[in-house]
Order: sequence, then C-alpha cells, then structure tokens
Amino acid sequence: MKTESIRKIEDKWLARWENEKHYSVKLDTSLPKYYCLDMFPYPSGAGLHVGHPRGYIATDVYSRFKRMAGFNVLHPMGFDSFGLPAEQYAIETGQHPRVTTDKNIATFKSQLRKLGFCYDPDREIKTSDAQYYHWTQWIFSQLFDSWYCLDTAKALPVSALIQRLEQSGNAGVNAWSDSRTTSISAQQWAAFSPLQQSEFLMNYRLAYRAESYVNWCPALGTVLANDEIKDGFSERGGHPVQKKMMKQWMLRISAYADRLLEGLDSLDWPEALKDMQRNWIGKSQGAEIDFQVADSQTTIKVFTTRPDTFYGATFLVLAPEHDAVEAITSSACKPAVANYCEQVALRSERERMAKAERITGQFTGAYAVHPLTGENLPIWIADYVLADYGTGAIMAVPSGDQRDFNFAQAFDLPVVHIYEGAEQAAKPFLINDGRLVNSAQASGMLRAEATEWILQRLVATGSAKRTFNYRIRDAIFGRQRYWGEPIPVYYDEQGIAHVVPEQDLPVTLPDVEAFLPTSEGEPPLERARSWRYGGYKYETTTMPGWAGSSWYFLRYMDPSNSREPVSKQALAYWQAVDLYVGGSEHATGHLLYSRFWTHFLKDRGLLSFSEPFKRVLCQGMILGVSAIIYRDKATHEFVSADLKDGRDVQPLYVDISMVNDKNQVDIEALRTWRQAYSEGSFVCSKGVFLCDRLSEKMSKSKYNVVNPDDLIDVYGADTFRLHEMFLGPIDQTAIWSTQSIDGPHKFLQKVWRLFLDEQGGVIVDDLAPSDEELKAVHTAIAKVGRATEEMSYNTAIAALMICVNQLSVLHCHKRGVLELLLKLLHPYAPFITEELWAEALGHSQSILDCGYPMADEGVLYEAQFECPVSINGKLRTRIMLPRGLTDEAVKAQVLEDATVQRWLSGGRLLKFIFVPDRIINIVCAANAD
Ligand code: ANZ
Repeated sequence: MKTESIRKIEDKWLARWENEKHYSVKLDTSLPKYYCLDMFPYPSGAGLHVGHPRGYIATDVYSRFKRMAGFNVLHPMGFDSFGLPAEQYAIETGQHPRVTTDKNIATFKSQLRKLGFCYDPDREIKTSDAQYYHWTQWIFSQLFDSWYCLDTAKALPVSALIQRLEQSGNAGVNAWSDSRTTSISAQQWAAFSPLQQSEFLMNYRLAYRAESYVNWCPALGTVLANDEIKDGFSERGGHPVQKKMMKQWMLRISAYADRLLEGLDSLDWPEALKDMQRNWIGKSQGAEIDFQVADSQTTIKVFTTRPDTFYGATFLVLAPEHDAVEAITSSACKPAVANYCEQVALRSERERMAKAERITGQFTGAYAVHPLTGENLPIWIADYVLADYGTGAIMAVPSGDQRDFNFAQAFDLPVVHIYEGAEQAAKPFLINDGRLVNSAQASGMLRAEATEWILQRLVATGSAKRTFNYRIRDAIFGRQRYWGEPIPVYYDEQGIAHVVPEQDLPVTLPDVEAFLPTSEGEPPLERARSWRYGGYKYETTTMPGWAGSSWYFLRYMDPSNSREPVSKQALAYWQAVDLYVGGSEHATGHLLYSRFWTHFLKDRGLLSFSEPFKRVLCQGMILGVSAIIYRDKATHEFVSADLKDGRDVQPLYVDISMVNDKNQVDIEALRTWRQAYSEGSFVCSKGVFLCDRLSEKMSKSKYNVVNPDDLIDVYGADTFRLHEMFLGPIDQTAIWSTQSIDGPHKFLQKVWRLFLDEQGGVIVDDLAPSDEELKAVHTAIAKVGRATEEMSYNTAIAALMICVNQLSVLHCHKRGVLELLLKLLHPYAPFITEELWAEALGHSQSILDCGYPMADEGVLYEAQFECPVSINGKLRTRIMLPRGLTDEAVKAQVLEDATVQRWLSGGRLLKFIFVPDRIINIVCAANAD
C-alpha cells in the first residue's frame, strides 16, 4: 500500500467515527462496565514524542478488546491544564497562560486524533475550565468543613465538632488534630472571640491554614511540595529550595495515613509502586519519652523507635528550630546558640540533608534528667535532627545509632552500652573495641523484651507514651502562582477565613496585568485589586497542580453536570477505575493524593468506594537513541568516532535524524543544521564520518526526540501502533528504533494482500476453510485472546504474524477465516481492519461491535504432540507421540528412538519420568567403558 492510500483510508475512518459519534459512551445498565483510564497529560509546548503514546495505545487496545468482548467501556481523555510551565512562559512573554494552554491542547489533540483512539469526545475535560474547577473548589470547601474523628475513623462535618465543643470542650474529642492543640472546656470555647474560635477550629479542619515550614523556592517565587523537589532543588528549573516559616493552606492528609496504608493491600498495583507509597507514609512504631530539664519547668519530648536503647542515651539533641531552645539555653551559651541557629536557617534543606562530613552542633548549657537513672544528660542542638519529624528532639544513643555515634565522637560526648543497667538483659556486644557493631545483632527477642521492660516502667510513671510516627507531612495546598484554581476563601473584616458558599462557586480566576509575584513577594493575584467577594478580600494563593488531577476520573463519568461533581447514577454504574495506566513518577504525588480525596469523598457520602484505581500499570519508558560526535579540544576539528582514541575530545550531541543506520553522519546536513558546524573541518575515516550512539531518555536538548507525526505520515497510524506495542513488554523500558518499524508495516501489507489483489480487486471467497487454515486461525485466537487480556501485546502481535504467514503460504482468502483474523487484529490496527471489514467483506456494522472470537478447542485438539526429551538434564531431542498412550507404551517408543539410543549409548537406565503433555526426563548411568 502506498502512503497516500493509507492516509486516505485513515482520514476517511477518522471522519466517519467522528460524524457518527462512534465512540460515544452511554450509561447502559444492561451491559457490564469497564473503566479504562490513562493519566491525562499536561499539554506542554513540545507536543508528543513517541514515548508518550505508548501508554495511550496500550489502553486503547485494551478498551477496544473489552468492548468487543461485550463490555461498555469508558475510555476518556482530557487535559491537566493548570500548571507552572504555561505560567513561566507567560512571565517571559506576557502571553496569557490560557492562550498558550489552548494552543498546546490543540496541538496535542491533533496528534492524538491521528492515532485513532476510541475516546468519547463529549467527555473531554480540562482542569482549567471554570465548569470543572467549580467542583475542585467545592471539594476544597468540603475538606474545609470536615475534621477527622478517630472514634469512627472517618471525616465528619465541622458542625458536629462545634456541637461537642459547645457541650463539653475538646476533652472527649478523639480527633486527628494539630499536635499543638490545647485542651479547652466548654466555657473557654464559649468565651473565645469569633476569630479565636475560627483559629481553634483550624487545628481540626482537613483543609486548614497554619504556620508551618514550607519549601520556598525564591527563583520561582512559590512554595513547592516535597514531591516537587529533588535533592534540594526544584524539579522544574532546578532552582535551590529553602525552608521558610509561612502561613499556608494545608490539607490534613496525615489523618488518612493508616487508611492509605491499609488500602494498598487490596490493590492490584505493581509492588514497587506500593512500596514507594508505604515508604512515603513511613509509619514507625515507637514511643514519646519525656525528659525533665534540670532546674527548669520545661520538659522535652523525644520520639524514639528504640525504647530498648534507653540506658544508652547519653545526651539529647533538639532541632535548632525546636520551641524549647530559647527557654532552656543558659545565658553563657546564648550567643553561640543564636549564631548557630542563624547559620542553619541560611542553609538550604539540601545542605542539611547532604550528610555533611562536617558535623555541626552547639551545646545549650542545659541538662535533662534521665527518668530512670537520674543522671544529667547535656542538651545539644544540631541540624541532623529535623524540626518536623517526630517531636523535633531525640535522645541520642551513640552505641545504637551511627549519626549519634559520629556526633558523640565529634564533640567528645560519652558512649554507653545500650543495655547497661537493664537488670535482666545480658550485655550484648554493641561496642567492640570502640567500634560500632550493628545493633541488629542483638537478638530480636532481647530487643522486644528490653523495650517492654523499659516502656512499662516509663508508662507507669507517666513519662512515656507508646506512639506511631508517620513520615508523611500534611500537604501544602496554597501556591504563590497565577495559573491555578483560586482557593474559594475570603476573609472578613476580622480576618476570619470563610469558604465561598456553594451557590457562589466557581470563584473564577481574574485577569491580571502581570503573572509574576509582586515586588513584595506576594502572589500574582494580589494584583487583582477589584477582585472581591462582596467587599471582602479573596485568598490570593491558588491550588497546586495536583488538585484538579485528584478527582478528574470521577468527572469523566458525568462531565457536563452543573449541579454536582458527578451524579449518583453515574457513580453507581461506573464505580472505580478498573485499569489505570501511567508513569511511576506519580507514585507519591498524584496517586497518593487522589487516593486521599477518594477516601475523603467516601467519608462524606459522595462515593461508595474508597479506592479510585483498582489496577495500575506503569508503562516503561521508551528511550531515545542519541548521536554523539567529537571535537578535538586542541585542534577544534571534528573527528570521526573511530578516530577519537588518544585525542582529548569534547562530546557533542547532534540530531539523530542526520545519522543513518550505520552510524554515518550526513556532514552536509550537519553544516546547515548549526552555525558551529558550517565552517568546521571534519576528520573522516575511510571517507565516512561516524558518531557514537547512546540510549537515553528522549529530550529536546539531546536531539533524540522522534515525533510520532512524522512516522504516521509515512507509515500510517496502524503501523505506528503495532510498532510501539511490539517494542517489548509494556511495563518495561524499551529502546526506540525507527528502522524496525518496517516489520509491522510489511505485516499489515501481507494482511492487505489476503483480501485484495495488486489492482485492489477483492479476492475473498466463500469456500469452506481447510483443517489447516482453521487450525492456524484458531491457534491465533487462543494465543492472541489470552495475550491481549494479559496485556502481553508483543506476544499477541507475534502470534498474529505467525498466523498471517501461515495463511499467506496457504493462499487462504476464505471469508470464514479472514473475518476471525480481522477481529483479532482490530484492537491493534483499527483503521485497516475497519476498512477491510467494510470494503472487502461488505459489512455495514463496525467491526468493533461484532464481538470477539472464541477459539474452537475441537479444531486445536491434535492427535499427536511433540514431546521434548531430556537426558541427564540436557534437552536432546523431540519425539512425536500419540496422545493417550500408557506410560509403558511411551517408554517403549522413546527408548527405541535412534537419537535417544545414541545419547544413552549403552549406559544403564536409572530413571524414566514422563510428564504427560510436557516432557520426558531420562537419567542414565555413564557407559561402563
Ligand atoms: C534512639 C535510638 C537508638 C534511635 C537507636 C535509633 C536507633 P524512623 O525509624 O525513621 O522513624 N529521630 C527521631 N526524631 C528525629 C528527628 N526529628 N530528626 C532526626 N532523627 C530523629 O527513625 C526514628 C529514629 O530516628 C528515632 O529512634 C530517633 O533515634 C531518630 F539505636 O532514638 B532513635
């Protein structure tokens, strides 16, 4: 087939599918549902490269397969269209982010369209649409109106909390609340001013405003979430990030930590993904122990996971930001402590975490009393103790913990065996010649006993409490950005925060004249001076990128509902997502936040399920192939890769499109590509200039990006889809190869020739298929059906290729066989199959609605089978055996086989094992001579 005719066919079907609303999906309770979802894209300016559609094709194949198998399949697509890149671009160019975003979406859509996906166009959503973020804001207001009750283990309306506070204060309130919440009586509550009441409720609300340490990125002018930071730098742009105390809108995701952990067990997700979430939540069991500060009213609470090491504690360490530092520091130590705290504040999180060889700390001059020995332990501050983990203070056990040990060495503090003094514990070997021996060597039993023994004593005296600690932090929800959902909050004249009432949502994003933070570091929305709720000022931070994506899968079920986020009927039918495909980089961001929101919405009665994604599959990355040439640093010549040895060279990336499959670079193309090469002198080897290749992530800066459009224009979308699915198992990394696209292309041409002759005449006949033809196609049905169900697409395609080869050899043009073949191929290659189905076979109904074939076991049953024979552990031959023989008859036949006899060569037969339908194992003694 010629490129032009492929284009014509594909365009014809695209138009027809669109005009006939072929992929529109209705709620139909007479059919079982299947919900198949992709992680929707952020429409970046760069458009799609060949790595992006891998997941989209995979879900499209699966959706078509499921629909053919009788399911009503919801397979939507939309855009995560708020976000930083459009805003950065707006700052640089003054272009409104909406304009850039719409342009990018248009590019994405035209690229996606060509691939022939079966998306329902009427269900497309954009998170930056006011009709959409109306409901994102509504969910925020529900979070604001909720607190987490530990008695019922669910979120309840704040009105219920207020009722209890009015009746009896917070004594009986068992809630997941801020650790700084004080105890109050009903009288105290009643005596609070409205502002005080509103501040007090912030300790409980699931969306709340509080002072906390945030990751502040001065270059971007915004705070960032933990998962937006890599090694202390912003993931976008790579700018340094600092810790800063700020009043922020937060979401109390920590309240759901236990449920988010437990929920994982029921999910069909890759184990690695679940582990990432488990580590992120980071639940550890331990105790909080109170230490009285000598000659002071202050007590210091430490968190430890190793109460058994209590006797080995020789000093305490507080985070420099700890509240008590000020109060306990002796006047002599004040200047040094203040100086140290200042230095730490200047240091970025990155420097603090980069376990500096430089161990720093400062003595406070204060001592804490060891609750069991009564000894005085010096109290230090040091930056290796983090302010926002546990209680921000530790008991240091140099004999049990490496960091404590290093610190003790650096500042000459005592080291004591961890079980010294614990009466019944035999002293275990933790310190040996001054060397720290791994404490895991202490037996588990011993550790558990020591923990119990110590905790019982401490709990009895009221100086310890068993606790769990979580690594997960509450999520910062406010961003100092323009291009996001406005947080639907206004402040009254007293500064009390109110959510905008439901009937006044959405709060739409106002226009501003510049998208930068103001010169005072205020968010860009501060520029919208006339933007007010009544006379009141709105909150001016906006929601983070993950807000809109935390619930979008619900909106697809009922995308144009203007009364509620999604109707009860739609929810009751579509339920949770059955299959969710996307990148594993979203493990601790999006996938965790959307689980949190789903659990929450279930608590508040919107949903009947708590887990949004039953099965998750992470598509492997497609690596690009980069081309690297070399420049001699001394002579500035460009040298062919095979001549670079012995020279001091600088590697340079060049565009992969200028390299042929023998790694030869087109020098003329290179010269016109970039100025730097136009005048350069090239040292060739035997008349050719070679480059090296490297497989790595596709990126513009490496010039290794392949645009799907270019390939689709030449080969068509069917070939492209097949090629991507044939690159290897979908969940594994694959290396892109443009050359090998020829294989799938030839395969489709072979399919074409089973139906049409060279002149385009139909050659399909209605003759009865032969046994051989039936066997070929039914073998394919069995294999392709199973492999497609298991998403083992490369195997399925291989089976299709075998079948098409067999049918070509047999010159099979029989309708009865070819119809089955087309159905198997349809999910992978929707255009050519629709075309042949309609034009060569004359059907008027779409192949998508004509059912998926079942293999006829009768056809597949064979009277004989080929059995592998292994002799002394090595596979030596295969023998055709009739089915149903007795073991004795099998043995007799096999031992007579000439090849078997040769391998036995007279040795004594020790064992003969026949596993029916599988294998024969023979063990024999070596021949005596
Ligand atoms: C005494 C001890 C002895 C500890 C020992 C460990 C080993 P995970 O498991 O990660 O929860 N720790 C507590 N709060 C800290 C903070 N804010 N900054 C730095 N370190 C902190 O770790 C808990 C352990 O980390 C705690 O148990 C505490 O040291 C330390 F042989 O207490 B341990």
